[in-house]
Amino acid sequence: MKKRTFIKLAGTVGAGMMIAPLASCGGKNSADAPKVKGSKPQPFLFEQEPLGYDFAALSPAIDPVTMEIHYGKHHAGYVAKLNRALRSTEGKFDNVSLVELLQGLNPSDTALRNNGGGHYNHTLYWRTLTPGGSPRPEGDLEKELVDTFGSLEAFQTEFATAAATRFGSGWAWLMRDNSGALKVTSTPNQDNPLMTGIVESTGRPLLGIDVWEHAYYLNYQNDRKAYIAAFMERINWDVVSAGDQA
Ligand code: MN3
Repeated sequence: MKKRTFIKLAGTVGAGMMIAPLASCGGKNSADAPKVKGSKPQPFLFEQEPLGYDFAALSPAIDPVTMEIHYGKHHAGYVAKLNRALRSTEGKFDNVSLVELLQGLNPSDTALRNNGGGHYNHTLYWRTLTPGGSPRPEGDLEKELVDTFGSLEAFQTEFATAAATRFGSGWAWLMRDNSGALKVTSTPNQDNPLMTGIVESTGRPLLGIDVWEHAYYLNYQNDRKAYIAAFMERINWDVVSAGDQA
C-alpha cells in the first residue's frame, strides 16, 4: 500500500484504526501489535488491514457510504469485539492464527465465533473485490469451475442463488472442501467453512459474498439480487485463484 493511500484511508476511517500487513488477517504477536499504555502487552490483538482501494472505488456496484460504514464500523466492530473476547480466554488462543482459531472453536464459543468469523469473512470480502473486477475468471480456476459446475454460467447461477436464498443474515461461499473439490455453500450469521463441527461443509473459503443487509441496503434496499449481480462484476479473480490467504 502506498503511503498516500494509507494516509487517506487512515484519515477517513478515523484515528486509532490499526493497520496490518496484507499477508495476515491480524497482528497476532507481531512486533507492531498495538500496546495499551499502562497495561501488559496484549499478545493476541487482531487488526484490520487496509482496504487497498478507496471507499468510492467500487462505485456504483457498492456505494462509498456503504463502504465507509461497512469497513469502518461493522468490520472494525468485529475486530474490537474479537480482541475483547480473546482477553478473557486466559491465553488459550495465544500463538494461534485466526484460521486455526476458527477451525478449533466449539459451537458455544459465541463471541469468538461471531466476531472471529466477522473479522475473517470481511477481510476475505475486501480482498476479493477490486475496482477492475470481472465476473469471469481465467486459466486453471476457470477450467476447474467448468469441470465442477458444468459451465461458468452454471457456477455463477449457483453462487448467486446461494446468496439470494440465504435466509436472513449470512454469507454465500465458493469454497474448496477437505477433499479438494470446489463447492458452493452458504452459512448463517458470521459462520464460515473453516468452522469444523459448526457448519455442514468444511474446507477453505475462496470467495465470499456478505448478504447481511448492511452490505447493500443503503443503495439497493430490498433488492439483494441486484447487489449480488453488481458484486459479481467486481471480483478479483487473481486473489480468488491464489486461494485463501487470510
Ligand atoms: Mn458485513
